[in-house]
Amino acid sequence: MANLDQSKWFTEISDRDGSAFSLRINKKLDEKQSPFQKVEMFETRDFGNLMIIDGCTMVTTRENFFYHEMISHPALLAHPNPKNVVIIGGGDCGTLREVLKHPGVETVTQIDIDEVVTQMSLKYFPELCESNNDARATVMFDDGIKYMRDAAGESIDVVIVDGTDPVGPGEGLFNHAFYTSCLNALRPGGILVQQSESPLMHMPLLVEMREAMLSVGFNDLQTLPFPQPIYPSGLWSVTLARKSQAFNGFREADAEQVAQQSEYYNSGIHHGALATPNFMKRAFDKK
Ligand code: SPD
Repeated sequence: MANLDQSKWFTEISDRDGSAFSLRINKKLDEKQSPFQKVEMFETRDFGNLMIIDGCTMVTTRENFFYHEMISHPALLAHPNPKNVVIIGGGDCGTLREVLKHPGVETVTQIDIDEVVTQMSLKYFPELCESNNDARATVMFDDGIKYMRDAAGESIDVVIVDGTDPVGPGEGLFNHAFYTSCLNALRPGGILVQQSESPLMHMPLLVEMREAMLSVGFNDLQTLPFPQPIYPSGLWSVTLARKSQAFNGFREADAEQVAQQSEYYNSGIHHGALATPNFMKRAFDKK
């Protein structure tokens, strides 16, 4: 068996999953230790630039569209008329760019705790930051947990939680207290959507998240799986939680408009993602 030459390959070893994933690299571009985490940038041979946070793959030029489109469009299109959107995390600004593709959105406020992530993204993923100066966007660097705790009641239509894994700065985004803050800040019919890890590798966490969302008072849930080639197992998910009412389809005509500017998302993909695979259905039904 060939060993990977560590000067030519970046490898994320996911010990918790018993797996590892490697990308062939040309060179290291940058590295910064922020007060919160270590952010590294590589130029890969085949995937464009690669951002790593605390040893975990976050974004590549070539395939970030799966994640950024799926964390944004299904939630925004399941809401009848989202005007005010908040992104917690999202420092690379890829989610912000997707949200701003929705003409009905009037304000998007992004709160990431770590300015270094955005500085790196501006330099190495300028295409993800191309909408940062949109008049509807506010980019802040602060504690997103506190921001949601202090947010005015019933003032937001969609909260998007685009965080890291539930360790380090991302940990506090996966608990009852945070979900309660989100519930209070959402208007009736509002939607919380959060990256919910790999359904194949991290089902106990996913089940726990769903239970926590329901137990704080969200009315209805959807967990949408999608491919994410660079994350453990290659299968990832987002979970949507709706306040006060059940999900009731999505705006299909508007989904087709968004699809004119997307790489992965369209109304067929949205329908497909709503068809929960059996292994997930069984795990969700067990509780
Ligand atoms: N295992 C990595 C999970 C990271 C999820 N967030 C990625 C940030 C992209 N905006």
